[in-house]
Amino acid sequence: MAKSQPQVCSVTRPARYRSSGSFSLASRLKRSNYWFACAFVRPRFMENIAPAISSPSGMGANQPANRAVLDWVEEVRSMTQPENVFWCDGSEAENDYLLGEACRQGVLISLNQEKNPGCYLHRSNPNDVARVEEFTLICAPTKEEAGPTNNWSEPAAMYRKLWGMLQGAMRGRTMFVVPYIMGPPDSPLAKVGFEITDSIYVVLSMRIMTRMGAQASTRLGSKPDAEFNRGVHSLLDVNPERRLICHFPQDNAIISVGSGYGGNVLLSKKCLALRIASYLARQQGWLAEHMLILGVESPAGKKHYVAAAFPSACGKTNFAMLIPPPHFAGWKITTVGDDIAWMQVGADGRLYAVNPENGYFGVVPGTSYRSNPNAMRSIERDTLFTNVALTSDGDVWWEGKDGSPPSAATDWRGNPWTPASQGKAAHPNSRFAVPMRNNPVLDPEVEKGAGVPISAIIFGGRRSNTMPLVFQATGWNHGVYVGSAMASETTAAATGAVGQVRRDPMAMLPFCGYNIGEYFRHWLETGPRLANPPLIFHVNWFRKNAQGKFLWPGFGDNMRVLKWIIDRCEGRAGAGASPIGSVPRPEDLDLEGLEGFSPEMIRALLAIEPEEWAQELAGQEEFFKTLAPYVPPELLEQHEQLARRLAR
Ligand code: GTP
Ligand code: SPV
Ligand code: MN
Repeated sequence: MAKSQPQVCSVTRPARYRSSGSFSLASRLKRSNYWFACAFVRPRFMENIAPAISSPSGMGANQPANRAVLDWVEEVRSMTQPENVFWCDGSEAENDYLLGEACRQGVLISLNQEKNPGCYLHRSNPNDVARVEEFTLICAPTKEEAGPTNNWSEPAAMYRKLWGMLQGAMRGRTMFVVPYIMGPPDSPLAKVGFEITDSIYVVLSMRIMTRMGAQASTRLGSKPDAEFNRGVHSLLDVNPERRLICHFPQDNAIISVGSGYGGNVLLSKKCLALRIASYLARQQGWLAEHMLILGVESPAGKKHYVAAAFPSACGKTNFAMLIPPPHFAGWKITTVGDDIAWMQVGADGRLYAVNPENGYFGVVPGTSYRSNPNAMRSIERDTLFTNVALTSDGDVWWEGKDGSPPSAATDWRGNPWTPASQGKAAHPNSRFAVPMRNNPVLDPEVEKGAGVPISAIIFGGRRSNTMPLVFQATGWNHGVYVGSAMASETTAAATGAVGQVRRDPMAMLPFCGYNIGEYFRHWLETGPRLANPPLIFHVNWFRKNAQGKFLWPGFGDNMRVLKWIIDRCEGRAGAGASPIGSVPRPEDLDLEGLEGFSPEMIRALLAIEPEEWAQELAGQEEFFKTLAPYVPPELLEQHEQLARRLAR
């Protein structure tokens, strides 16, 4: 690991973490007035950390029947020494109660309930605003099993360290036990998890993002050997020096400490549904991928599903709920998932996908009725916002929202903000968490356990040059190679530099829970099992001109690219052959109704520039070298063939 070793946690916490005195005025106000009270009475900072709640009788008492769960919770309880344990049942009454408590404690601000019914704002600690890849570890028995792309620790040593950090870590707090199901309950891939957490924000978010509550305990049943994921999360003191996100794939266990944010702590999401699930998928012969799933229906009623892997903050949520431009009247896009796909080979030799999640944890900045109306409609209610700006009338604001900025607001840190301020009002990685049922274009098959059949797989990255708007791989192995070598400019979704091109195979670099070479091998082996494999494509919405402006309008207009992809699946659309694969000629794309768009622009978008591809080849080669000796020879062979085609 790059940084100094985290120290063992001290059990005494600064007094301010335990006191609730500063919230006393707010607590005297009725819930409907919280947004008002919060805006004026609350301290500027919001602590993630809040003292124990004492729930009314009957609340928080949903102990499951499973002895293994009870024993494990007791083990964690005696280690972390919380003031009390709250067993979640996922009910409406429980949610109402916890929302009230979270507001009273200052963990949430209730927004203007007339404008934003059921909506709340949370501000994370400013040191804790994104995933921390450098402190995310795969604790497999050997370093080789974690592979060259993952941070690794020997499991026993890491357990010892984490247990040390967790010793007494929940003193004075409530320990919540959150049962949840990932996947449609009747999917053979569905998984039960339990997350233990001392963050009420995590509980409220998990209720949105997963199928949370008693149904999970019921599904698990009372058999002592029934399989479930064990997740332990503690905020500790939200100190970046003591932040670790650790996965134990062989134990189906996750321990996350020191963070209160997003993918670090909603253990169902990146930790279980990608890192642990990808490991299980390799063993069990299915795929767990960082992919959206969308349905596209033609005016004639013919429907296809596609899955697309773009790295974090590279357009999955937007693509998954796009509204086609007026010229495509009668075409309908529906969302199955916006971030994660679990896929298996069906009896008919097609690939079938389910969305394991129950909600969307989406990037807020840039979201508007112009760019993504379906997301805007989704977040009109029942939404938990994190790190956006707050207006004086209890509304939310962010860069790129419709309308002009408010003349004065409170920024994501809780400081006064005006349009003249230096910093941004909303953090670039500010997020909404919203139940998927709010999506006006939710696909009717979203609960179908068997999943939806995938016609096309799309890989894509954020590349200002080199990569054309779209191209098609020549076959499965070439497609796997395209995915394995893909790259993207880094974004604010993870800590670290933004805008740097890095290789991110299948958008899984931060999420593959085992050796990436094995993962490539698994993809290669899946191809021959598919009598009817999806076609594989690569897209780039982010190519720029010499002035640094995006060449492609993106968003709804991505329908034009999707239409070409669907037509290719149906054997209709034309394409030109190129060294990198099949690239549409300008006349193969339906660009009618695109305003302010010139023939030079589409030529620039589709161009394959020899100097850029020479660099690209070198970049891929350098990356594959860092993965040696694990890259399957089939992929190296694909690379060589590409080099030969480009040299001709
Ligand atoms: P994660 O939730 O981090 O996995 O992100 P995501 O892949 O779902 O990305 P999302 O759709 O939230 O988009 C991220 C950012 O890219 C937002 O600021 C969007 O406004 C912007 N974006 C999305 N699609 C397009 C597009 O087609 N063109 C351009 N220029 N920007 C886009
Ligand atoms: C991503 O970073 O890919 C996300 C957001 O989807 S988080 O849940 O924070 O990982
Ligand atoms: Mn994501």
